[in-house]
Amino acid sequence: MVCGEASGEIVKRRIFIASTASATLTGCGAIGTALNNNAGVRSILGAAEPFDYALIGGDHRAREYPKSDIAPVFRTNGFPTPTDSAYRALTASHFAAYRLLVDGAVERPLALRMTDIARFPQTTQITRHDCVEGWSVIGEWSGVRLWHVIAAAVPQHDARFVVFHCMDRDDMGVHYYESLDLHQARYPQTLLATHLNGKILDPDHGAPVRLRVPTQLGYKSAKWVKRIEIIGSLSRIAGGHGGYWEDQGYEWYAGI
Ligand SMILES: Nc1nc2c(c(=O)[nH]1)N[C@H]1C(S)=C(S)[C@@H](COP(=O)(O)O)O[C@H]1N2
Ligand SMILES: [Mo]
Repeated sequence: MVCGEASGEIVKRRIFIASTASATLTGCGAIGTALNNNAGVRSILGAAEPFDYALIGGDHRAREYPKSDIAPVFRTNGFPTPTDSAYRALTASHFAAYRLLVDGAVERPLALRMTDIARFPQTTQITRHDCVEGWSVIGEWSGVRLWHVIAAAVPQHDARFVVFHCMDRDDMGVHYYESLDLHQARYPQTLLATHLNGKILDPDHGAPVRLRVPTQLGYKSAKWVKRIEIIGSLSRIAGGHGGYWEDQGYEWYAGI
């Protein structure tokens, strides 16, 4: 599971760095507490904060890797794969009945079949996935650049954010969701992925369509996406902070 209890927004975003340096520490709570108790670490993290935000306007690219670096097993994380009847019906039909909705502040709302998505120019990239919990895994992702799909829907003038509504939900019935701004949505490495390691995306990794944002922490890469909503402000979506974990205190901008 994702850790929700780590304290301090900066620390939460930094946990994976700390834990790669210290392989014996596992679990967000332990690392978060260790960091929070260290005033020196806190001030360094605090001082580093503005540099990350400078990346928002930059041309930030995640590193790409050779095929030999692909991990044999791509670890899964987050909420369990949906088991409700709607999702089961989708998998049973090999997602023939799936429609990816793209709507909101757009001139041309879309309802894309998998075959429609496959008709967009396809991209493949080998990138590293960094979970906030402190583990990383390299995989080969293929799909369509998010921007191609958004451009096809023609965002309106007041459009600023892209919200990804997912099919899974927590114990309280709250759906997972995530968001990017239009600038991040334009990054060439921001993908709507339909394939992992050369195979059709399996349910546990977010089938049939998931977001891949290799420039940010794993929680931004929403699995089981059913609807992409273009919007002017995040304030009226769920808790108003732009994502399921953001509504619990995680950073909205999770740049690596
Ligand atoms: N819909 C949805 N997307 C999600 C999550 C989730 O719980 N639900 N977890 C996130 C987190 S924290 C991580 S690390 C990755 C895990 O992706 P993987 O299972 O393919 O490794 O998915 C992200 N996207
Ligand atoms: Mo994660």
